[in-house]
Amino acid sequence: MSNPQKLSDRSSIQKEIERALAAEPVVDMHTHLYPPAFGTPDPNKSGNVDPRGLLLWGGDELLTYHYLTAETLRSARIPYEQFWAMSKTDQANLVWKTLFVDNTPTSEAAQGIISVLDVFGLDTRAPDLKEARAFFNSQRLGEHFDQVFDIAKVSGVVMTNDPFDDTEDQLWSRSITIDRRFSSSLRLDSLINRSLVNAAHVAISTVTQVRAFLDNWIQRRNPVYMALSLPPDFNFPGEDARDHLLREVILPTAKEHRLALTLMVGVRRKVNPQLRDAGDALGKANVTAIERLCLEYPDINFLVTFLSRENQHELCVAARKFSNLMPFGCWWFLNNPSIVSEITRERFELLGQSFIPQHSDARVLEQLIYKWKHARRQIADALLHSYQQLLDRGRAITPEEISRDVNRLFSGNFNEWVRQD
Ligand code: RAT
Ligand code: ZN
Repeated sequence: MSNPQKLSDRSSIQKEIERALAAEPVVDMHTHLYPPAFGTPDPNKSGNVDPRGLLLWGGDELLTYHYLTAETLRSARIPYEQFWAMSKTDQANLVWKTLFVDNTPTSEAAQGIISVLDVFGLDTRAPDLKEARAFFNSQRLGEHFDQVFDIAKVSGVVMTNDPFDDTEDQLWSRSITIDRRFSSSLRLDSLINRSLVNAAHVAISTVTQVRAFLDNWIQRRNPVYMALSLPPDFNFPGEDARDHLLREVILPTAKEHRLALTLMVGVRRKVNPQLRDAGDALGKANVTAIERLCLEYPDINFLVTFLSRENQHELCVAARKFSNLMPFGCWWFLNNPSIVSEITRERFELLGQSFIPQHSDARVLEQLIYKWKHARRQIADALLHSYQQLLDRGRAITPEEISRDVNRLFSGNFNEWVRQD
């Protein structure tokens, strides 16, 4: 590159970052979204998965997101069972009234709703959901779907696929064409959970049977990685059914199929079961377990995220020691601007650009809009901070370098990690 243009002041760096970020599509490496071919559920059915479909979208789904039901039940203080007995429409009405009318929507999840309404030109101070419902009801799913991906500038999403879920399997078999933007991932929580609850399951289904089942699933569904969420007390090596499954089934399968393994560590499930999907919490976990996995399995690429803020610095240090360890995302309770800002800066300082700054974890289509809008803001600010420091120390950044860095963060690192030819 001869005589590259150097950016020698803050405002031109900032402009260039905004340009690069606006131009760069992101690959969203962990979501709970499904393609339109998987159908949409019955809008009147609340609670468990509806066999008619899995793709959630629109105002009522957005408002009944589990991040928001937890907040609503703190303020509204109605009995849990009363809330769950309500229709989805009534639940959404209560969430709106509680968090957006009777209170000021300062939480990140509530501000997400504001960002979505605002993008579509809807009244963010409306007294009820009439206008928002009319808007979403008037949308044709196919066009709306593309519009959401365009606004969010998302070029690809990875689904979370449970190989033991019959509904999902049926929808998959019925779906002729899966939208090309969707990739699958093989989520193994239910394999582990079945085995922990019923240790006999591991014995009855021999290792060979389970491996054959997974091999078959992988051949049919072509996942980009295998994945598992883990509690704070996860240890490796361990002496339980989980350790057995990891060593005998999951790690050898990842190795054989040259699949990356995604580990999401630190979730305490069902701390308050009455809150249903919103009832999980977190705990500080043990990063040395991940170090040992990376050491023992150098041929496997690990994508790792921790749920506790207290684990973030240790995770960065572990990643400095193991080139087969890729930290990713600011997961769930960490996905708040103040914490995303802190973690992203820390990662730039310890890892350069060798990490994946965020995933959306979207469950409802339009969440892609706000989750990526908010993430892009924090990533832009953290980049500006880093480049300004570089400038102060005597090196100006160029537009080409900014584009290169943003490309790596938004898709390059992930693509490189999951492509193991
Ligand atoms: O963030 C969430 O939506 C959580 O409920 C979980 O789904 C978590 O992301 C997970 O994948 O286990
Ligand atoms: Zn998730």
